[in-house]
Amino acid sequence: RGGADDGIGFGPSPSGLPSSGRTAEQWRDDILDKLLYEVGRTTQTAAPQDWYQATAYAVRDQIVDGWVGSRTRTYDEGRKRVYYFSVEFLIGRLLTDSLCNMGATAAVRQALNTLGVSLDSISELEPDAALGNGGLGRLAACFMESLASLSTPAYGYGIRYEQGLFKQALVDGWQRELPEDWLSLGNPWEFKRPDVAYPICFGGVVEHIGGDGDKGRAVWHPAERAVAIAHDTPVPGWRGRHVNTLRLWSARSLDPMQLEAFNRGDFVGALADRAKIEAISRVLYPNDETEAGQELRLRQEFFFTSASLQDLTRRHLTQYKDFASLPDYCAIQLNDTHPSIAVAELMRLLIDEHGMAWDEAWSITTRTLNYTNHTLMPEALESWSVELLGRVLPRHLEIIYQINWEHLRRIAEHGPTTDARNAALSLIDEQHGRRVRMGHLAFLGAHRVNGVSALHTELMRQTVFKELNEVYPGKIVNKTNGITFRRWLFEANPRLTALLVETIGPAFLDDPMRLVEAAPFATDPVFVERYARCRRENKISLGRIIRDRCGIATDPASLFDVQIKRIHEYKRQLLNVLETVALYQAIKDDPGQSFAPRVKIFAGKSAASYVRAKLIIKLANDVGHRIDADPAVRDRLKLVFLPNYNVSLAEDIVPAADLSEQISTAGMEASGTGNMKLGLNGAITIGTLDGANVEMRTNVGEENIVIFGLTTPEVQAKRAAGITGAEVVAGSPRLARVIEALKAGEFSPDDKQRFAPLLDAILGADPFMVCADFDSYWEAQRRVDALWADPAAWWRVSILNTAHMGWFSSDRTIREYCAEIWGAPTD
Ligand code: HBZ
Repeated sequence: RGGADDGIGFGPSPSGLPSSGRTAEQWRDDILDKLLYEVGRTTQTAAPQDWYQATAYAVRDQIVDGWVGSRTRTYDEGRKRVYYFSVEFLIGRLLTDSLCNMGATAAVRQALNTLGVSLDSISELEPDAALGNGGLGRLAACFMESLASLSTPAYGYGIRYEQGLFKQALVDGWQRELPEDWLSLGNPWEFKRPDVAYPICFGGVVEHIGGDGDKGRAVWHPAERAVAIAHDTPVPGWRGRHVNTLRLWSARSLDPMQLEAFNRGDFVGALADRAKIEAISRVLYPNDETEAGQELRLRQEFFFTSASLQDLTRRHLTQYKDFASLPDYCAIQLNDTHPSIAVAELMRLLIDEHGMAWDEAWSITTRTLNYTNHTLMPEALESWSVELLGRVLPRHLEIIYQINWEHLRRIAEHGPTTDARNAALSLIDEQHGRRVRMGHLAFLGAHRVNGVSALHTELMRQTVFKELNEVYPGKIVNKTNGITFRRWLFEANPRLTALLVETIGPAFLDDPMRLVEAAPFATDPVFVERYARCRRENKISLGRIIRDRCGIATDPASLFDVQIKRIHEYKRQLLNVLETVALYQAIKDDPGQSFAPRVKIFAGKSAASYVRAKLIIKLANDVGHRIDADPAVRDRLKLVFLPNYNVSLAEDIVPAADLSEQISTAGMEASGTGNMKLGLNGAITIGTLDGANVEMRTNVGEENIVIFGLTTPEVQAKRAAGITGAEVVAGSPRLARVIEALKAGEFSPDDKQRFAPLLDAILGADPFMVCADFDSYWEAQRRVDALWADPAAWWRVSILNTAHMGWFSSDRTIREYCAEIWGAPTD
């Protein structure tokens, strides 16, 4: 596929230069130069991988010029910097992204063509940088791109994992995890900075000299020292005007080998210590939405947080000479609680390392830090046992106790309180064996705390942060998520992008709200025909991928019904599979019924340890195989499970989707961002009133989205009433038949009991309301069928989804953060 500037009105840049300002001939020279002097190959000996490397180096050179310029401007003009702390950045590939943003796709494609090389095929050789699990990590990557596009000075800070998220293989329908060695062939985008290195300490004891409080001094005598080494990747924004930095840290032991131990002859012991430290940046924790809880995870969190704080405070001191102005020139965003130890670490740096008094340090800390919450699910709320935290970070535990003491004292001063209220407000959870609540710590240390959709933010105020919100009213604000349209429309869907440019002009490329100008064309037969043709071609491309990876042929005339996201019970892939079984049975019962011909497309990874999610993957695969083997339904219904879902695969699926499944239990999906990607590309959403779906309904209009199911208050009421799934099934003949078939082992003749754990869960308390929402979901799917049967109506709704998705650009989100949280400049 081609990029958005492939001859489609990229137009002159403000400087008057054509697109990237470089001709195909210049690119050709650059690439040949890199091939020889960086890669060490000639045109005769170069393999496709070498061409990829040479092209990446040539593109990087162009980015670097803008990078230096952006840094200089930030410094010279004293612009405020934003620091985005995130333990995950789910980046994907960078070559096509950089080319698109630099406006160089067409010229580079042409340059490579003259060398007999295809840009598309070498782009495919780039491994995904999969340094994240799902939505949270991908949001960080979209935000980095938008920050650069808005010319906001920003650094992303995270960990340079040697192993990203595991590769998912499907073996007989079961998920298998394989290591992801994304760095094995080198990474042409990064600059290693061995000179940018900071000590990171762990363990040991704290000595107090000269009394407690501001009078005395705390000296931490750590037991272990690691070194954090910076690796920088430039992040160019749209049209290459501004370039920011993603700085990822890797862990090295202080001495290549502890000499002392070596001299004692304990060679193996010395190497073991070194391995323990270097393990910190070895691998990404592959859990989403569950608390990791292990010591290594705490070490990872502290490692990158401390390195980043040391780095930015040094930068600030060098430029501004004192700390009092830190909040004026730095805004730090904590992406979830993973970096929330920053609250204690910034206090420690200011007090212990720079001799500041407590109150001033607290004032600076709470005016610099901000915190984004991404989940309210109890099992995902981070907490560390006091024992572990005290062992790994003894000084930080002391500071946390002090913060808690001041916090509870302040509350006591403000009037009467109860033990129950104090327990809810305390940083220490005494119910589960004394644990530090990291969400509470982040809340107290932050200037602003934000949710990621309107509904989620309201639920934060009502549930997890209810008491804190009463004490600090106004601290919680909403910032509904967004996505970068550069990656998710211009790059992923060049066909549709070109059609839109031709129809409404290129202005929407810079101002996404102008997509609304496509709305009047939703009933224009010529436009509709061309829009439908784009979709069809995208579906043919995806069909090839499905055939290659699943061995299943698909018809682009079928409705492509897509659910792509991490596999989780609350996301309810199971509901979708159960509906598929019901549909299968209905078609078999009465072949005369007119259901839309469908291909149900699933993709997503399960946490390696999440047994029920893995069983859902197996069920989807078993149902898919059974249906595929049945000639009676073969052309009417298919279920495919594409293995190894990642950013690149999403870029292939999203432009080919007709229907977008956003069917989480109401109140459980904080926002969702796949919903936005699919909607932008014209998929119609079938969804619950959850997360950002609610705001999508407002933006696209009720008549252009298919909503079903219990609302959040209804879910709460049902839960309180304690109705079991079995009771619901008793009142739903259709669901009862599905359950019967599963119980009878119709989809698992080799192991009839295989899916019993899934059935037990939904027939019991049914915490995710799968049974409770089944009939409503079935009925909503039949509304989808009816819409599909009327192509003019279908395409009108589809086009209106694209037209009304402008508000979900992450540029809008970032503008809101800049104006209302960070006080940082745009443009
Ligand atoms: O963050 C997701 C939410 O589930 C989703 O609704 C939202 O749109 C998105 C962006 O705000 N949360 C995650 O993706 N969470 C994680 O991936 C995660 C990773 C490590 C953890 C916990 C959660 O320890």
